[in-house]
This record gives sequence, structure tokens and C-alpha cells, in this order.
Amino acid sequence: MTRPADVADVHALRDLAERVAREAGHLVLEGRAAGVDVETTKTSPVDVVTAVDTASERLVREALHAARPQDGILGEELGHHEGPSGLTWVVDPIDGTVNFLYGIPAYAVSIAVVSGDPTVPGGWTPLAACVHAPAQGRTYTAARGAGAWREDSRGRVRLAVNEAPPLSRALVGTGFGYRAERRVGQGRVVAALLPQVRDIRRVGCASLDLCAVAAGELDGYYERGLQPWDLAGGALVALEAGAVVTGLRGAPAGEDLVLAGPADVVAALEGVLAPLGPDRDDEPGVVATAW
Ligand code: LIP
Repeated sequence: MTRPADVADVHALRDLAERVAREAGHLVLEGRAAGVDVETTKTSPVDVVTAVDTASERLVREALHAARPQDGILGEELGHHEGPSGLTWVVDPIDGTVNFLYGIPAYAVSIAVVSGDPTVPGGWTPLAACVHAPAQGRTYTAARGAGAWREDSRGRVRLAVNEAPPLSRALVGTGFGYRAERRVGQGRVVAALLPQVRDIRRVGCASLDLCAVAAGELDGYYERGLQPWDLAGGALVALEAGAVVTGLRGAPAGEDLVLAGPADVVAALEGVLAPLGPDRDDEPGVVATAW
């Protein structure tokens, strides 16, 4: 049996994640400069994949496989390849694809390595990660037990979440799924939350939302519908910066719901959100009444 990575390994894993994310980021920026077309759609007509998403994931998979052939890889566009080591690389080749399509710089290559099963909420532990936003010139890295860091043109800083403000002064990030049915419930939930917080931000890139929590650019974040590749990298950056990253009522963070922020913000956010059912989709009948 192969032993899981020990603490000494996480630095090397983080360095590998960063090297590969930067290479992919270079390809992504060149792809944007060359012009972007929608290649196909997934869960709805607005859930797009570009040729650059696919090319970026190919590059990442090849580089990771060359460096660590025993590890599994789970990527957003090209699926799940299992490996015998017990570690899996979880890859979003462009998180924030719609921003990428429109030339809004909030998109990132997110690479995390986890032990356990990344497809099972709560069944995995992130060990090392890099979220690289090439158009912003910002690179976030984290290794389990070794902190979270952001590097940009001004240097490299260690990240720490904000001291928790009361919810009424909290800047809260969120996001919406691609399917209209799910968005109806998400709109109802955010409408109820909006009068109770400082303001809401919808940046359009979940991994960068989680990094923003880590960097104190958001006080809290919640979203329903995140997939492992949206979550794994940013979650480790947020955790290592002192955030709580969880689901509702003690459930693990996952597709049902992700809550992130300093513990007191998460508790306050959960208190307001829980009665609204943010972890379920509205019944079609309820939707008709609500609207
Ligand atoms: C997207 C996210 C976005 C979220 C969407 C989607 P993609 O990822 O990062 O913030 O709200 O539901 O998951 O599709 O651009 O990789």
C-alpha cells in the first residue's frame, strides 16, 4: 500500500501545483489573446466550454501525470482517472469560464491535490493547492499546515481572514448555477440575505471567491452547486488563512452548499441562510408562487 503524503511532501506538492498552474495560465492568456469561441455547452446553453479550457486541462494532466504517474486526476472537462497512490489532483483548467469568454480578468487555473475521494463531500482532505489568476497577475498557494500565500507584482504575502464583523457589516460573496431552475431558488435566497449584510459580490469564479475570503477581500462566501474542481484549491487557501469551510448544519462542504469565512461570520450567515433552504432547489410550484 502506498502511504498518503506526509507533511514534508506537501511543500513539493504545492510547488508542483504552482509550476503547472503557471504553465497552464500562460497557455490560457495566449488563448485569450488569439480569440475565444465556445466549443460546446454542458448543463445548460450558458454553461460553456472553450477550446482553451480543454487545451489547458490537457496541459495540466500531462504535466501532473509525467511528474507523479501514480496519482489520480479529476478534471472538469476530461473526467476522472484513478491512480494507486491515494492522492488525486483536482483540476479546474479555467474557473470562471464566462469571465474568460468576456475578457473579465477574474478567472483562474485551480489545481489541488487531495487524499481520499474528491467526488464524495467530506471524503477528501486537501493537501496542497495553487489558484493562479493569470490576467490578474495573482497566484495563491497553500500547503496543509504551512499557511496560504498570495504572490503578485508587489511580492508575496501570507494571507489571513478578516476579523469577523457583525453580519450587517459583512461583505459576502456568492455565485449562481447555470440552470435556470436552480437560479430561481438562489435568487430567492440572495434576495432575503441582501438587506441583512453590507453588500453582496458575484465575481463569477468560485476559487477566487474562496481566495478573496482568505485575503480579507470578502468577509464570507456561500454557494450552492460547487463541484470538486470549483472547491478544492480555493478551500485549502481559505482554510490555511484561518477560514471555516463547511456545509449547512455540520454537513461537509460540497455541492449542496459551501459556507466559508471566519467562524463567527459563517455562524451568523448560517443562522440567516438555514431557514431559507439554501441547500435545496425550489419546487416548480413554489417557484411559480414566489415569482
Ligand atoms: C463556475 C464558478 C462560478 C460559479 C459557477 C461555476 P466554471 O465555474 O466558478 O463562480 O458560480 O456555478 O461553477 O464553470 O467557470 O469553471
